[in-house]
Amino acid sequence: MAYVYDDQNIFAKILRGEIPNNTVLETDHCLAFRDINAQAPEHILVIPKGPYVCFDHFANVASEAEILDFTRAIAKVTDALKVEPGEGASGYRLIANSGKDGMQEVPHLHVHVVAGRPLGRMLS
Ligand code: DGP
Repeated sequence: MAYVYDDQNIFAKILRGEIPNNTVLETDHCLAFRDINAQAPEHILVIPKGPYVCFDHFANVASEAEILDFTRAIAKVTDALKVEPGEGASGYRLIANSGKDGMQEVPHLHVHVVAGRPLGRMLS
């Protein structure tokens, strides 16, 4: 599978500092920021800094350091939001829309971290 990355996508512009964002967390390889169109009280996007179109692109091509950092960055966000399931906390949902049927709008890998209200069934 050949992946073609469009460096004019909106998240590439955010990473280059051309468009402002509401940053929640930054790591060596990732940025987490609030979704401009929040679907819940907490709605954070976690993106790798590298040019990856979607999850499988990242998983197939990224370095182990990037993959570890991305996974841990998501956990740091759920920790910051205090939503890990367990002792009184409410939980969250991760979503990584990919490609046409996944209705991915921005062609730079992002994981949505959504929390802060009951989220209903996964698909309707
Ligand atoms: P997806 O449909 O999974 O590709 O989600 C793309 C998300 O990106 C969508 O929830 C809205 C968000 N988004 C689009 N443009 C911007 C932007 O300029 N800033 C921020 N913070 N979020 C954006």
